[in-house]
Amino acid sequence: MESNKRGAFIVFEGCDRVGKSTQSNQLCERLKEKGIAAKKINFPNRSTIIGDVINRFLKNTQELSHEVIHLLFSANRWECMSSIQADLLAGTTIICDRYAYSGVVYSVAKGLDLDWCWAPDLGLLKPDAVFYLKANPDQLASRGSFGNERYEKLELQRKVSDLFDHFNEKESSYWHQFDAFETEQELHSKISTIAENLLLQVADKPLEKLT
Ligand code: FDM
Ligand code: MG
Repeated sequence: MESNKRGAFIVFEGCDRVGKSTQSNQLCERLKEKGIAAKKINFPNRSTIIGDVINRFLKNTQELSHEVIHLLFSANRWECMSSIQADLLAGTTIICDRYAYSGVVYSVAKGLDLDWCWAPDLGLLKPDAVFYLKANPDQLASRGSFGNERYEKLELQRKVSDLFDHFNEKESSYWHQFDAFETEQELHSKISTIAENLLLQVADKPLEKLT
């Protein structure tokens, strides 16, 4: 029989190298092992035409103004919205590595206005939960160097981290903060518990939009 329960929309956020990919992949695998329909996605989605331009920008082979790249990151989310919505309504839980919060935080860290940055993302689907992996960027840097992409620099990561903290406070009703320096296993266990409860809580709720 067709189920009319929807999936949950779960987002992972945080600075570079805090373990978002590891934790989001592990959560997705765990849900699937339990027989729950789940799909892992990430933003930027580098597989689209817009995503390819973003990829070239991040790899430093393409220069774009702060405003233009900001709008492309947002457009990259918009171009995936109908498929995300269809999956959620069909009962598939979406685990998403980065979303509109990364969009705002990295652009504001470069000097753009926060309200201006938020505007293009208004109306996107709102996550049911954001799992924020928090780590002090100076401590992260001491574990080894960042990568070579455009934003992987300590100075910028410090600003990014402060801005994520700001969102975490402001959006505390659905943000959950975790200490990224806990062991992989501890984090996975805490995150899975919250996610599994969430699935039950949202199954009959309508999808919401970012306001
Ligand atoms: N990033 C990511 C942005 O600047 N804006 C966005 O909207 C998104 C989704 O892209 F430095 C930045 C964050 C990061 C870079 O992301 C690539 P991944 O997760 O490291 O691939
Ligand atoms: Mg990265």
